[in-house]
Amino acid sequence: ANLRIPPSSNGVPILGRPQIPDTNPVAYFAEQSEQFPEGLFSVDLAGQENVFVYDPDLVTEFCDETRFGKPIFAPLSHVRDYTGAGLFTAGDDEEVWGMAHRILMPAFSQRAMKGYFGQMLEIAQNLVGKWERKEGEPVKITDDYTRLTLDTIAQSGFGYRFGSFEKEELHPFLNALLESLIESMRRTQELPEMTALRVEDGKRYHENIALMRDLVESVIKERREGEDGSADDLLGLMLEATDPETGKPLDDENVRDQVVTFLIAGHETTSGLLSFATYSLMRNPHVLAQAYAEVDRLLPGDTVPDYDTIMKMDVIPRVLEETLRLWAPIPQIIKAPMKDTVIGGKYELKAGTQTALLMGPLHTHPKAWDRPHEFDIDRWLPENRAQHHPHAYKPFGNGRRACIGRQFALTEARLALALVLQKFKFSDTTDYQMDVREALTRKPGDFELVVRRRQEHE
Ligand code: MNH
Repeated sequence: ANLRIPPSSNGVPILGRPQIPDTNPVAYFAEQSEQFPEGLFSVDLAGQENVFVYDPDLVTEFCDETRFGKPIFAPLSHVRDYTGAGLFTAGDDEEVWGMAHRILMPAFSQRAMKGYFGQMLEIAQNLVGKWERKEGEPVKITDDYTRLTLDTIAQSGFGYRFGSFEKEELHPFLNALLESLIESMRRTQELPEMTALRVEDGKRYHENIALMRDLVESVIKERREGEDGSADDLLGLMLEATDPETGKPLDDENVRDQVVTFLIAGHETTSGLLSFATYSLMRNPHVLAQAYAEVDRLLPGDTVPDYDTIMKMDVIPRVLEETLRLWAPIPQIIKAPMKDTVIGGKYELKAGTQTALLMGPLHTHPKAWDRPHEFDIDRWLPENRAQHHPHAYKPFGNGRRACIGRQFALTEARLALALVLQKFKFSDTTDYQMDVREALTRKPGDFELVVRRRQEHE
């Protein structure tokens, strides 16, 4: 029989001394959550208490920004080695977070999305062009969505062309990023003395960081020296706008850190979303049929989508929302209490306790979701949406530290999925079994499908 694990002195149940795997640690903690119907548990990691929480009512408390903030612990403190005080890795009370947030907000309004649409379309058409040339062949779905999202953020945010669809290999920036993320995660799992002993890895890490920063510095230089030095994209705003509150502009180092941040945060997650959405459609043929019907109604024949068509969609947005529920690309976000506190009326948490909100267990919690593991896009019909628990769905995080790029991601993902479904059918000739790979975000590993052009009335 299963021995009940006793609670720690603060009342939080403890997981004991876990053997945390090297790969997919968040998936491991999500699995362990099944042992704790209390909705939270704690783990001692190298002498540090780490809490994991997923009960929707407890999560509701963590979403109260008067009590909880976003701390910058490992791995984010390591990611800062390349993203510095960019929006994603700045502390709540660093002045530059507020400055950059205020300066950049206008670039993420719904109106601004209309401005990016032409560039989003051009890159999505590059993806379609590549797949048309691959007729009947297997394509690496996740890699091509990564090309799409990286080129889209670089082009619409910074006027920079990666040209990823013109090359067989992924851009070196992506490999440098992947290796850096792996190294950051590894540093999270070991003592600094161990990191110091891995001299070669450390050298490689610094080379990778230099590669990313050099690329970004050349993008900034190009803009400063170029014709349209005053474009109203992200880079234009960062180079020219001053913060309405402090009256100050961002300094050069912070602009560089923001560009690195956006190149990373602006592509990793959206490519994961598109990959998981494609996977989910393959697994749910009745939903796929609804998606095809919507595309054929709104985009008959070779109609080129415009911004208004994308905004009229109903099925595809619900596919994306349900995908974000079951396969949130960011599998956890971290919060910490600002003062000693009590949650759920009985669990004591010390100020600063690192607490992970686990998206998987939260998004499938039986208190909030019927048939939690079923992919059901009708959950997102307006009448059903109104019944949802208010804090059981956090794919974009919470409060003022929530995702600034949400509308950007959803506009880009709607458009890409619509174009892909307008042109292609897929077959899963290898019977793909989901193989999640976690770095800072998660994506399906080695996901291949055979693509074919759709014929009329098919
Ligand atoms: Mn995004 C923060 C998820 C697309 C830029 N993003 C977050 C957070 C989540 C998140 C969760 C909060 C993290 C935390 O609390 O530590 N983001 C997503 C998902 C997608 C996504 C699931 C796509 C799907 N994000 C994008 C895109 C951009 C972007 C696209 C840029 C164009 N995100 C950010 C930035 C932050 C962020 C910048 C940090 C915001 C802040 O703290 O001020």
